[in-house]
Order: sequence, then structure tokens, then C-alpha cells
Amino acid sequence: MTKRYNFPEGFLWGSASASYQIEGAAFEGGKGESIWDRFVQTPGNIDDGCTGGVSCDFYHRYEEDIAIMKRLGLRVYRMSVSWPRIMPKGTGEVNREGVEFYRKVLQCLRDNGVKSCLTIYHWDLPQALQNRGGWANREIVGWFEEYAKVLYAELGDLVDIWITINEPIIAAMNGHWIGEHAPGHHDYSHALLVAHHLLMAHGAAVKAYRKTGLKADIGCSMNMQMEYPFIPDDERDVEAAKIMMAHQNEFYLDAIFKRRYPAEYFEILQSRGVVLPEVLEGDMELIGQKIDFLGINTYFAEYVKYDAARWPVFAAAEKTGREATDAKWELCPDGFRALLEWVQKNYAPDKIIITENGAACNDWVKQNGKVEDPNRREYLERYLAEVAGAIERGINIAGYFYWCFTDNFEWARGYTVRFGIVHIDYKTQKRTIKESAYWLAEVIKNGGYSL
Ligand code: IFM
Repeated sequence: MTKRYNFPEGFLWGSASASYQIEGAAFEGGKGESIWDRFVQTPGNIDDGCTGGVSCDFYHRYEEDIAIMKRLGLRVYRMSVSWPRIMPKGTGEVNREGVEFYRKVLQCLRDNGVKSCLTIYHWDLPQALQNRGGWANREIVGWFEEYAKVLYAELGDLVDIWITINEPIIAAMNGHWIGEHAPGHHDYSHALLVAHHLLMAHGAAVKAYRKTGLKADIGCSMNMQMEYPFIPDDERDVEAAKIMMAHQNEFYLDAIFKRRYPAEYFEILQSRGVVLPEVLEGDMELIGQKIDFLGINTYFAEYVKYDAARWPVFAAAEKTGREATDAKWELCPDGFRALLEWVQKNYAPDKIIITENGAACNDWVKQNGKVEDPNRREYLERYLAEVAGAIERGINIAGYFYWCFTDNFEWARGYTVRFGIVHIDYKTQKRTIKESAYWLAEVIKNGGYSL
């Protein structure tokens, strides 16, 4: 029996990207050094030893990419601004060439009928600010506010949706605890302090935005997933999953929607020797500014086991043997449904946008000139079914942005995985639209699909 999955009129169908992952031109146009420009230089940091120095060369080829978006009928393009391209030293002097570049891109989107969604920070911190302590220095809240205000003033007339910060958890934890992202530190207490400052910076940017008179929506993008006990009746796994829910999701959402951090999680961390971030009077009020939408970035669910070696959470995700993408991320549409229900029940945001979701596949251009990627289409079919189902059950999901528009530099994994709906030949920079993108274009045109 076939089933029809419908999406409302005006649904924001989009695709997403981030500056360091696609722009290239790392040392052109007056841009300053970012922490990623520095991090990729250390041998061993990136799986294939590559850098984002050229990547998909969006800096020079954005017109071609935007023409493809138009052809596919995408309604929104989510992109980020490179902070050191706008302010090479992080504060003070503004690089006019950088501003002009983003104005040209945003104008081109508008001319082609594609709305813009601009992320203010997607991890490429100016190295000059890292030299002053980076996100661990409380002063960064002011530096970020200054940078955000420059963007509001210089680009505000061309932006349709704003995202303050992409995935504070990944910037904090992968960069400062796990160490596989820039700046490559390994200290949980430090990472938690960084997370607090990222959330404060988000709040400061929203607060400043409300004073500009700009009318576009503003929100943030959280990396979230359900955390299930690997063995549901093993008490230690149940505890492990509980702490991972707090570590991954509740810390960030409680702060923004309830103006507090999860008390039990903090107690457990403290009992294990973590130094909790210093929270001063007014910090939580700043963080808890009203946002217009919650951006959810999600890819999988985690099945968690007790792990004595993983201080301080004592928990680690285990594979379950389900179908997995080429990033080895297991498909779990049920977990996606549960996540949406959980967010709705506990936080009831006015509006949700799925600001990232997608699959890495082993794609290549066949002799017939096509990139056939049935696994990505299957992923999309299964995840979009959950979006349609959630909308039907009354959850206000206003849009879905596929991650990613073009293949690109996947951080520590370099170019070893391909997430795009548009294939990039990195030697020639040739773009090839993948079959999944043509399928998505039909879904957009028809307002849904049948399976
Ligand atoms: O590539 C990243 C993106 O920068 C942030 N969210 C997850 C994506 C896939 O790993």
C-alpha cells in the first residue's frame, strides 16, 4: 500500500553549508587566519591530510552553485560567514572585501529567488582570538556581539533567516574535550566553560539583534540526538544514557528555554571532579533570550553503554548493526521521531527548522555521467517521512535543510566522506547533480511524495 507524505505550502526546503567547508580562498581577499587554517597544518589532525584551503572553491564559483539551487527549486540556502574574513583579527577593523563578497553572494541568492539563512558562527574562529584564550575567555561574549553587530549592519538587508551559532556542543566538546576539532584541546571542565560562553555569545547576539529593527527570524542550531541505553534493563547503561541525554541535549536546551543548567547532571559531574563553569548573575537571563525558532541538526540516535574509561561521562555509544551511511552513522528514523516528540514535550519551541540532516555516501560519477546515490534517497525518504508525520501530529516544523548542498571538507575526516546532493570533482571543480537531488527537486515541486 502506498502512503503519501505531504508538506505544507511555503515549507522551507533548503540545503546547508559552512564557510570553512566550502569557500576555499583561505588566504585571499584580506581574510585573516582561522583556528581551522591552523589546526589542519598539524599532521595527523585530518584523516587524509587535506585542508579546506581550496575545497569546492565556492568563493569563486558561487554563481554556478546558486544556479544549481535555482534549477532544483531549493527555497533556502543556509551558509555561514567566516569571522576572520569579516574581521581578520576578530575585533576592530572590518575587511571591506569580505563584506563585499558576502553581499554579492546574498544578492545573487535573492536575484535567483532563493532565501538566505546565514549562520554567524560555524566554527572558524579567528586565530587572533584563540591567541587571547578563544572561547574559554569570557571576554569573547563581547567580541562575538561586536562581530554579530557588524553583520547585522552590513548584511542585514539581504538576510532572510539568522542562525547565531552552529552546534555549540560540537564546538565545545569536539574542540576542547575530544580534541578532534580545532583548537584540539582535551579537558572536559574547560569544554564546559567554553559551552557556557558559546551560549552566552548566542544570547548576546540575539539581544543585540532585537535592537536593530531587522525583522527576519533569528535562532540557533543544536546538534541533537536521542541517547538510548544499549541494554535497556542494565542499570549502568540506563544511567549512562541519562547522562548522555544531559551532556548532548539538555545542557543546551534547558539553558535556552528554561534559563538553567540541569542540576542532577551538574551534581554528577562535580562528584566526579569536573570544575563547573562559573555562572554569574545575569548569565542565564542573557542565554535565555527568546528565539524565533529552534534549529535541529540530527543524523542518528545513540545506543549507549557504561564505559569506565570515558571520564567524566562514563558512557560511550555502541554500534547496533543497523544499516549505516558511509560515515558509519546508523540510520534511526524512529529515534528522529522520538527526538522531535521529546523536544516538543519538554521545550515546546514556537517553531522548529531541521537545519541539518543528511547522509554520507560513497558516490562517484559513473560512465553514464550520473551520480546514482540510492542510499541517500532512501535516507531522505525515511527521514522526511518523520518530518511529515511530526507536522501531521501538530509539531510546527517550518523547514528542512539537507546537509549538505555540495560535497565538502568534512572537518577531521577531510574529503573521505561525501554528504552533498551535488558531487564535486576536487581536481576539476566540476559539479554534477546527484540523482537524490533530482528526486528532492520533484518532492519540492509536488509538495510531498508517495512511497
Ligand atoms: O559537516 C558537519 C557540519 O559542519 C555540522 N554538522 C554535522 C555535519 C556532518 O558531520
